[in-house]
Amino acid sequence: MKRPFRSFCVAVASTLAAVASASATSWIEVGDAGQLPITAQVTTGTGSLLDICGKLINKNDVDIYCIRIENVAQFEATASAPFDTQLFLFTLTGQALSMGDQNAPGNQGRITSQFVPAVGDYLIAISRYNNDPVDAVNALIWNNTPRNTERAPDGPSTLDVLANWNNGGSGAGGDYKIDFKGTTFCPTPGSASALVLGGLLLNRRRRRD
Ligand SMILES: [Ca+2]
Ligand SMILES: [Ca+2]
Ligand SMILES: [Ca+2]
Ligand SMILES: [Ca+2]
Repeated sequence: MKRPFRSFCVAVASTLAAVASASATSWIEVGDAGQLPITAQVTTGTGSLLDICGKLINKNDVDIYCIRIENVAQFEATASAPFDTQLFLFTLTGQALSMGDQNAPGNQGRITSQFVPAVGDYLIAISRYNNDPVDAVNALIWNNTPRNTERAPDGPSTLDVLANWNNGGSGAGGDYKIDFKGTTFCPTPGSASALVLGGLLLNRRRRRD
């Protein structure tokens, strides 16, 4: 199969659209999700968000999505793709929380609840190894190793706030899927992040114009 992950998600979405009473649990990347908090793609829907499907259009593409972690204890995000992925978790303002590179089978990244402070809206980012997040002075937020352990920020950055990516990807891009546990769509009305989300939504509208 040429595009297994995306095809799977598109098939699910089509089936669900045909059954009016069914509630969708997937988000499929619309265009190309941005790579900074202000251009993150907002997942919208009702109920549980079980997976996101998208595509890294080249080795240095990064896709960021807003998700809501509703059940911290159950939370887990696991990437699957025919290439080497990295997953990162940030607050809505880009404060770095956690990353996983090789802690799931097949060179895939996984993030669990261990560095999630509370229920709320967060940003999840996927990149191809070894395209890494840097702060405003281009310092790495996470070290490159150890690769097989989920880690809180441990790099030379003292800010730990996402400002850019180091374009260190290798190989080609491709389709990916991120499977979730403990998550719902974003945003949630009345959340503390309403202002930031307003900015995200406004940005989304502008990009459509
Ligand atoms: Ca993309
Ligand atoms: Ca992107
Ligand atoms: Ca990896
Ligand atoms: Ca890295």
